[in-house]
Amino acid sequence: MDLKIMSVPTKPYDGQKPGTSGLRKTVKEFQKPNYTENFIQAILSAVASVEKLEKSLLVVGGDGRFYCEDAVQIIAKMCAAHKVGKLLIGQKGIFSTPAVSNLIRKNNALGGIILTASHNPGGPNADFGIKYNISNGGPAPDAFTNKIFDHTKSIKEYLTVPNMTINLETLGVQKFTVDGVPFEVEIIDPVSDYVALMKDLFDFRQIKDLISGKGTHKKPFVVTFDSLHGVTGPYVRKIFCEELGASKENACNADPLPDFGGEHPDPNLTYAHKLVERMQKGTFDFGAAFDGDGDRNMILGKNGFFVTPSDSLAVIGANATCIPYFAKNGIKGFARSMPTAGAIDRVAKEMGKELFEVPTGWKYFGNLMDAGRLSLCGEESFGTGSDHIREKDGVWTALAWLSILAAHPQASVESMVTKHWEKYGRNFFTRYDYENCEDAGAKKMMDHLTALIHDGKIIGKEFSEAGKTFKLAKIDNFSYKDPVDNSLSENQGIRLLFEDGSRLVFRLSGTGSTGSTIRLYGDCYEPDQHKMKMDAQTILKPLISVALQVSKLQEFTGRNAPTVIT
Ligand code: VG1
Ligand code: CO
Repeated sequence: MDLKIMSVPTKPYDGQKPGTSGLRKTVKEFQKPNYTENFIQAILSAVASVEKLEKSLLVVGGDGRFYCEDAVQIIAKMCAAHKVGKLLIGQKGIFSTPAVSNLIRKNNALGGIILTASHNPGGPNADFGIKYNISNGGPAPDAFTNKIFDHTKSIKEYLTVPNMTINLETLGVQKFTVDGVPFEVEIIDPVSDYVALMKDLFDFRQIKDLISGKGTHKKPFVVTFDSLHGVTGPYVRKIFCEELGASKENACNADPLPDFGGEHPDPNLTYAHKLVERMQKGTFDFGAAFDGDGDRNMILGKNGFFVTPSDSLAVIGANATCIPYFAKNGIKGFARSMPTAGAIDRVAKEMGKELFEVPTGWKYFGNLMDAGRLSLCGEESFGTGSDHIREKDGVWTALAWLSILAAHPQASVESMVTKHWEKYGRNFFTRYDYENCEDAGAKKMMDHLTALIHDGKIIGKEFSEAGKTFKLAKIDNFSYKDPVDNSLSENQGIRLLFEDGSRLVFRLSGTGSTGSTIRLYGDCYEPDQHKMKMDAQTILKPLISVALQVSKLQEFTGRNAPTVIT
């Protein structure tokens, strides 16, 4: 049957501006008439304005949350109408975000459309998201997402093929003819290409020996995982259980659910507390949790020892040669997002490598990787990854840790981290999130801080809290000039830098779906070995008090406590 293309008249929706990582809104919003279609049309128009969309290959899939399959069908119909040649789609519409990034690169695809709101809750009353990744496998850069946004503001029609439906269950190729032009869809196993990639990067034999306790390890190293009912379940079962010999019952919450069981699929001490409690029992040597779409991770050691993402990055960096991929290719450079604590900076310095500080969001790492200047990077928000793909990668991070532990017989997660502190000193870090504040109050607070920058009188001022005095050396709004293409990204977070090296950062989240989320980051560096094992919250309390005093956060927002502390 020759299917027909149809043009459907539509009107712009306000607020379809992609944020830190794509467009994230409530499911209800995406279900409004033409809302999803408008945004997909804007993506396709933006792609067509710079590249040849006709006959191209695109990868499509998401984290399996509620509305994913509906969105895949809409995308398939619209891609067919735009004469895209072929779509690679995960079975049931499922792919982890790192898997999509890999498939785009492996198949030289033009790009991919990822359906996820990442760590945000899912279900009919929760969140959904759509993001476009470019041909290097990474999230589209600002210049491109601005193009998408422009199209959403002037849209008048979208193209679709109303009578086409894809079978998302059956693996294999489905062929269609649309206005005389062939269109193909291939449904693939979401896991297998990713597993092949991991086998290329890591020595699975060595990790298997660690887990089973062979050779120098003497006793089994007991590992457990929590997929928080997100997309990583099948990846965890295949890699850690089937390939590496971890026991099946230690792969927890490994069945992806459209509503993540009603919880936040967010791997941190608050939302992954069940893993923390399991680890605290002392029977496991290693634990890792992953977010809804599989790009974030949290690493825990025996008795629940918590590795901050900033330390995790630094420890992996300092031990990079334990990972075959880095041993073979060398380390080109390191990077972190601006609010991430500077533990990796000390590793870079010692190794004589370049260190880049970029704005929040993985899209800023891509150019540096493509230019061959960056191998390993991370964010404080539980994201770590390397240039094997162009997304952060949760399962990869767990494998990186296990490789390092396998190369250090008898070591524990805790001993690796404490040894690291002994050598480099410790960067204490905390982040306070004030979720879903009223937009007006959050804006007023940021305006107030901006006024302090312009006024400048605050520089040199001393703030005393709990017996500690902090003298302000600098206040600014972080801007970043990409060293590869010279593009400028401004207003990326207000920084207060103190004379003793302590730092405070304020920014508004770009991934929330409603209201404004204020993120307050605090960090300091401590070389004193006696303080290495102190509690981060205790160490940082005076600094956070200064933050609240300077920003007048409570006055502007009415909040007297954060929603989440990480
Ligand atoms: C947050 C994090 C940021 C991360 C982004 C996407 O953004 O702070 O570091 O890159 O989420 O992660 P924001 O703008 O809300 O602070 V994910 O796992 O949602 O793709
Ligand atoms: Co994510």
